Amino acid sequence: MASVPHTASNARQDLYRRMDKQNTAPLWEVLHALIPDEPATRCKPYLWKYKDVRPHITEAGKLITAKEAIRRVLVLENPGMRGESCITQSLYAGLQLILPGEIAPSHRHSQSALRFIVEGSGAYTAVDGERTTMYPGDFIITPSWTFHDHGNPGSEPVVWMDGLDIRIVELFAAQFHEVYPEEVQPVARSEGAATARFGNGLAPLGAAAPFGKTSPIFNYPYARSRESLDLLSRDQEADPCHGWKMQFVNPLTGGHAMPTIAAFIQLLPNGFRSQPYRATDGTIYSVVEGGGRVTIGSESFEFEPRDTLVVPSWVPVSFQTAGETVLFSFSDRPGQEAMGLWRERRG
Ligand code: GTQ
Repeated sequence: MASVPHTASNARQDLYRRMDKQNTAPLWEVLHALIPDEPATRCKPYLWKYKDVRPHITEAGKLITAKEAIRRVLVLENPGMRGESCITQSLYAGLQLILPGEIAPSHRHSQSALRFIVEGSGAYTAVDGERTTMYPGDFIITPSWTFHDHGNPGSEPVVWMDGLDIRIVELFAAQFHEVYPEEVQPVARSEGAATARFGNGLAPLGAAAPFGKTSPIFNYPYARSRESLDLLSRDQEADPCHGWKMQFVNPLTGGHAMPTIAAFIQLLPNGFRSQPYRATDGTIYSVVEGGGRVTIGSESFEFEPRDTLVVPSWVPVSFQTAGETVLFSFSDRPGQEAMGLWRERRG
């Protein structure tokens, strides 16, 4: 543009001003930013150390009840997108605390949620009339538009990571929210009913998918995920990028457990140095076991259990472990796959 003669430049600026008055604008001024050569995002690599954020969660627990807060959550805000309540451009994540004796009142919304239990046991989440007790490492789903509430009849504080597709639903302006008429929804089925019906390699004859496009199983317990990783690792070589990595599936379809969010669990051996890997799905990790150092693009972070980290779209990630390491992760991959957008690159 430097070679544009002064008069032509003035004429253009004049045209732009007249265009502007009619709510129009010249594409050629913004084309490259609109159609970049490679993924462009304000999402930055980051790691939240649990030991640094935990004291704020504890203090919030003294200053506001779960009932008053509706959801007492420390939002994990990406440093490149402060104030936007998101951890990647498409996903929200937070750390939710529920203290013994508390309840978080029942509501439902179009946004799908996942919970990954970080600390403590004995709290439950209720989905559509069924409660499930939560233990560290469990992956729990709240399908879109199902009433859900949380409670802690146990004796210890329970903290989990929430992951929601808030920005995806907002992009489509398809958000609905409704409060349940009572704080706690009635229990309609036995604990474990969903797993008994759909999680044992069985399904009731002629059963419709109770949650539509979302898995009919809403608790994937850590004991079972960990066993799968352990047995997989005995019989198969570690993948150079992923170690032993599995995705949580909907048993009725074999596809992702949620329509908008993919969830994964992976095991990395002690002393492993993973090959750099990138994909178009910006990914959030929660460290379950082990530790080490992660390199995300040009940044590097030490990690230990309960830490949360974020890898932006198309930024290479590599893990170096000190101890056998288990990582849970989630991303917006299902939507990208459905639209034919998802790409990955090794090395
Ligand atoms: O537990 O329903 O972190 O509605 C944000 C919004 C949790 C929940 C969040 C929510 C919830």
